[in-house]
Amino acid sequence: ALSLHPGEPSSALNQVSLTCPDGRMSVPQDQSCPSRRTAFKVGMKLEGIDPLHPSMVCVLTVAEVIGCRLRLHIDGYSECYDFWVNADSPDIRPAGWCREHRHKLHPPKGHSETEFDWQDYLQSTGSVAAPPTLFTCRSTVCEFQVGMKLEAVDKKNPGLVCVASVADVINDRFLVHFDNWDDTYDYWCDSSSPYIHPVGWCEVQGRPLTAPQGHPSPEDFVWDDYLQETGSTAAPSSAFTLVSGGRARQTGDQSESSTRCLTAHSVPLSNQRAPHGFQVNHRLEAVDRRNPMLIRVATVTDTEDYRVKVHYDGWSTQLDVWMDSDHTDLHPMGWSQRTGHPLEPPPGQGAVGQRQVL
Ligand code: MLY
Repeated sequence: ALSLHPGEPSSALNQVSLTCPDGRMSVPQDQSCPSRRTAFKVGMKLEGIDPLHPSMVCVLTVAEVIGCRLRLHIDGYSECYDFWVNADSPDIRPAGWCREHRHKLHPPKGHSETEFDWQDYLQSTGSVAAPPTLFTCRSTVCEFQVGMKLEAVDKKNPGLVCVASVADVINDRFLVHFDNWDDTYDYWCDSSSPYIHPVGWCEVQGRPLTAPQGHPSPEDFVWDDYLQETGSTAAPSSAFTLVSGGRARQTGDQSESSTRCLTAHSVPLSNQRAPHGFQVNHRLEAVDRRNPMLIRVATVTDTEDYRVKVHYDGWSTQLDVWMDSDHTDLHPMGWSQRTGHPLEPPPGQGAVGQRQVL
């Protein structure tokens, strides 16, 4: 299976591709089967977001390629910070991207931020830059601008909806930062994220809003005052991709998924996405949270509006993990075979064949 070239016509591949959507209403682009094998090679250099510090774009080297997944090394830092991404990840950009887009680049340890030069660096390290054609293009439309305020769920403390700011914008995605907190809570999302809401959303929903850290009277946080004090503006409601209320979810009707629905107060009812379509007992392939080099046979054992509970087949349910339904570490059945990635069978079983997965 590993030698199969994705896109090559063969009956085995045709069978697999039929199973890719796996009964789901739609497989987000970032989870679907890529149409070609990645041309990233070990040693190529690039720029990309540090997953532990999502506000930093760093100098990276491809350290390992398995199928369509890359292990990336942050130049100048310990291998323990290496991380895995899909080759079509929006988190990676070609060398020179930051300079071209006037974005700050975090240079390799020991290099000065102001003096870092890609040409010199490639020459002195005897390495090559990953060709720009290997990177996926993203839409550049984003109404969110740096500094705009919003209300956002703290994904590390999902019970909290907090005062937040747009800290960075890259193409159609932006960085959510929690006011007066460090960047370890930051996350990148697009306008359709279920975790972001316009200013005033908590009030309309009758939910508590977590004020910025250190706010003098967090219980009496008032947006108008805060916007004035900080000289900032609220992200406009129109920037959020909206569907109307809970109707779309209940009926499964996706026809309104791109419409923007505002109440009389111009505060959206909700900005939920179209339903994800995962159901309990759906089989899938999921990156192992504890050893992200591995992709395992997995089963959906519970669902919420925007998350699924993933069980690694044959492993203790204590290792089950809740993941966003659009997480790029979730793949349809057949994805590994199609992209030339090994698939870990449930312990105690041999190599995974289609029959066993079914
Ligand atoms: N108990 C946690 C809560 C942190 C919440 C941070 N959010 C709002 C960004 C702590 O104090 O670390």
